[in-house]
Amino acid sequence: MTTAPTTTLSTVPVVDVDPFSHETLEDPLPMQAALRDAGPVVYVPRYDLYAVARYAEVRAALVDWQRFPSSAGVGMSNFRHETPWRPPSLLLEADPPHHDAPRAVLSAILGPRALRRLKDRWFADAEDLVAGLLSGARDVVELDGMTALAEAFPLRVFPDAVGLPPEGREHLLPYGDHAFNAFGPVNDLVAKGAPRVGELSAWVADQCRREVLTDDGFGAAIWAASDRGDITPAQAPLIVRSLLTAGVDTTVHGLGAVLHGLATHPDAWATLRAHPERVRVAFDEAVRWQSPVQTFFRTADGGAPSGGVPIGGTVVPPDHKILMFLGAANRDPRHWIDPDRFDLDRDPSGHVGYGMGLHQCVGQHVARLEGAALLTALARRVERLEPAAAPTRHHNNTMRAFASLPLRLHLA
Ligand code: HEM
Ligand code: OVM
Repeated sequence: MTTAPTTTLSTVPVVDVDPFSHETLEDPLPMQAALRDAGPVVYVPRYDLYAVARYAEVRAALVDWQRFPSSAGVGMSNFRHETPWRPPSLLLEADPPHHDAPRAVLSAILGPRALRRLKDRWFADAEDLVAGLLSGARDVVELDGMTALAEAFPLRVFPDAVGLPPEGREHLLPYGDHAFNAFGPVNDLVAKGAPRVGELSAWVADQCRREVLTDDGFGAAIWAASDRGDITPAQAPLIVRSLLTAGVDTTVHGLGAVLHGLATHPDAWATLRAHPERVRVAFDEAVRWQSPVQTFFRTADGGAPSGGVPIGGTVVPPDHKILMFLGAANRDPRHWIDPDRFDLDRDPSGHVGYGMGLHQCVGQHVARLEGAALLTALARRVERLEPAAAPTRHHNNTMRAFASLPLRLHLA
């Protein structure tokens, strides 16, 4: 095995892969296994970056925000040297102390206590969506699980919960798709989104204004926090923007993941039918198993006195990017028993599909509530769920996503 030329004090395995090629995005699992097996830290020459794919090192990097900060960006681009494609997120792309106030505000607005207000409505909305899809059918319905369920449900409940007006909501998915592509290299996926960035960003920025938002949603609650002085009025629109960027595509592909898992594991569907209270474990296990958000980067602290940041027996040079493979960590056999198995009997807690530490997904309770609502409605009405054809993948530099998920639903 050759070693990287750029480190001192250590040797690091070189793995010549492209994590962002179409071939890898179609099926990332072989590359992930190769990265895990090559060593605790590897060097990827194509992009001059360090990478971690084992559970222990991914988790260690995620929780060490001092030595692996986010403020230089959590994509491939280093904000210290390159201009970001949009003003940085006040949450995702910020370190303490700047991160603290926006995080505290969103945690309260999206926390389990605050969401209790939405629970009954979202469960009723899910029942209604499912009833509409099944109406008229006697015993079997075939549909595309992505459009009819995984996209339809979040688009039905989330924009209303934020307080968006009805017009223009079709911009949400393309904007999120581009934002997640933009964490990767400037490849064809980014080029594909580029022509619409101006239009989409302008629409999103417009929706973050106080006047546009209803007075009873997450958006209004963010503006109310600025009235109280918890954040500044200048911060409010960018925090609303975080919801519009991170809050839709993620749950769409999380729901796609759980529908795929359940359709391909009839035993798991039978378990849910018998024990509908296990819908939350099912959704969490799907987030581990598919990891809708596959990767994020960090940047080695430029000011570290050691002249670099030690991790996994090597040293990441200061100011260098390190790529964390969340999806690979979530299937690391060093940590999980039978990791490739979608298994409702395992305890998926501790997975890094929502990250870990300071930046761990602040919207995870929203995602779980959407998952619980939709799965509960389906489990009540559907006796058997099966694939009607092979699913197709949607390629994105950061997300593990489906383009289509043909399903056959046998009514109870
Ligand atoms: C952060 C995944 C749903 C808003 C994160 C991070 C991950 C993630 C991995 C950590 C980023 C890092 O460490 O750099 C997911 C997945 C979801 C989901 C898999 C669905 C299954 C949502 C939803 C919202 C949301 C529904 C909004 C309502 C955010 C925000 C952050 C974040 C604002 C930044 C938090 C911070 O930096 O403190 N998410 N997310 N996410 N997520 Fe989610
Ligand atoms: C943000 C954000 C947070 C998490 C993920 C994400 C596009 C964006 O705060 O804008 O992906």
